[in-house]
Amino acid sequence: MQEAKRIIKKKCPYCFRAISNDEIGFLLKNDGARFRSPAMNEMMALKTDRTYLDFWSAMGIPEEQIDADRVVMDNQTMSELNQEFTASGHELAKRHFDPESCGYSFSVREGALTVYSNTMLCPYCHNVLPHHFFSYEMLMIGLAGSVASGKTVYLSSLMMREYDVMQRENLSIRSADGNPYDSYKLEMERNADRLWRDGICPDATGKTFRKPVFLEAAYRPRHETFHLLIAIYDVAGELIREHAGVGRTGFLRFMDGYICLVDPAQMQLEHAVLNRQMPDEERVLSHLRLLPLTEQISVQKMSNENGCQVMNQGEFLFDHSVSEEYLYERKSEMILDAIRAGVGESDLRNKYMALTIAKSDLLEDLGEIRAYPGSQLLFERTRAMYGFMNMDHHFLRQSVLKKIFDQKVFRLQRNLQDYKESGLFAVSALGCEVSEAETAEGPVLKTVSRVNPIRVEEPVMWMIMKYMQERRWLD
Ligand SMILES: Nc1nc2c(ncn2[C@@H]2O[C@H](COP(=O)(O)OP(=O)(O)O)[C@@H](O)[C@H]2O)c(=O)[nH]1
Ligand SMILES: [Mg+2]
Ligand SMILES: [Zn+2]
Repeated sequence: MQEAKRIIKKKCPYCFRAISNDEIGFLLKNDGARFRSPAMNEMMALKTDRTYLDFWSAMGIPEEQIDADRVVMDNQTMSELNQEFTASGHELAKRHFDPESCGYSFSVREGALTVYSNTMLCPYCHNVLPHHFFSYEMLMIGLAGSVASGKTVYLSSLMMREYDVMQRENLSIRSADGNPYDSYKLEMERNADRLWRDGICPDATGKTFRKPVFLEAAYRPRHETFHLLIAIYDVAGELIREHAGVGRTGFLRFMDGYICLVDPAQMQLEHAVLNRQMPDEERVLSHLRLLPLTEQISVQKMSNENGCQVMNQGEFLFDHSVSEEYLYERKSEMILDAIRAGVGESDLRNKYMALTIAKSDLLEDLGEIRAYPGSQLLFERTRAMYGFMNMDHHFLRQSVLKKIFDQKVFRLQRNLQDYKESGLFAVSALGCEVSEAETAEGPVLKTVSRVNPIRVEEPVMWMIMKYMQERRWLD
């Protein structure tokens, strides 16, 4: 097999350092095989991967929660190993480039046993790189929103039935995760499965940096096929605000675009909660914590049943299960301001922004939204079969959403004018409301009917389309 001689540099999707194809490492799987050579047994033994541990602990994960017992093959280990192998007349460990496969692979043989891996690692942070990392360009998307705005449910909904909502006649999407056994990837797939089968929402996630979800897109406009990797990051709003632009949230600047989720609870709807003055920031920061289930439920209660408000503002404010911190998070411009601060005013012109009303099912029967001419377009569920989305309807929706944003959320002009491109969306990951249900593992939030998303994929599709347009792939 031939080693590719060309040096390619790419940005690591975790630590964002430039890495080249001649310095990548590999993750090996210890399957318990015993070798004759002591050097081989030593190589295959699980060891604490300090580099990996340090990376995630700097990201705020407690050390005991990081599974850092791994078998890592980096350039240094490989050359040490090969020195021993040369001395003992053993066949050498090699790195291969296989253009037909997913990138680089590593192998070493002893007798009938072969150790093989195509799970590539960043040499600086030891995180697993996606398939085809050195072959395809990567679009990095930050999925941003305040606590409980629906980010985790959004991702799970996209992932249902292997990205079913994103498949088109001329576009196919699949997972590009480099490690089929990655525990976070498996957890996300389980979440998507439970959501699809039983309508059960995933548990609330903490406010730490999480691994991105990697997808591979193959687009066939005519006879050609274009490939693209997509990394979607779950960007907790509190994380950006607390550390805007520094350390853990530095990654925000590297994104190509943002999908910013606005929860209907953040909108100024007639009987809604938000006209209340925000509590002072210092006090809020010192009390900030994750929303308990009861608070999530009380937000759901504010939504409308058959067009009439279940709970009015007065009642809501006397409901002490809703904390002040939560109300603070509800301020809808907070996330956009935090992105602006983290990315830097002047760099916004290189970024896409998909400003997206999430949980649009909560608005579906609401008179004050229904009163906007063309609002039925917001709740359309038909999925495009060809191309990215129905562009005619997309353009029509822009003008309806612009009015709704200006009147019910905030003045758009000030918030969006500095981006390279922006688009307005209204989606629902579930397509219906949720209620509390009991399971063997305790209480869960479960959809009241079958999950039936409302064009949940559109913000991602739009960004893929913009990215490809910019590269003139769509001409
Ligand atoms: N009605 C409705 N509720 C949703 C939808 N998506 C999320 N939710 C609710 O919002 C809660 C918080 O969502 P989650 O994704 O955990 O928020 P995150 O903190 O931004 O990750 C969920 O438990 C659901 O109850 C939706 O599309 N429609
Ligand atoms: Mg979450
Ligand atoms: Zn890295």
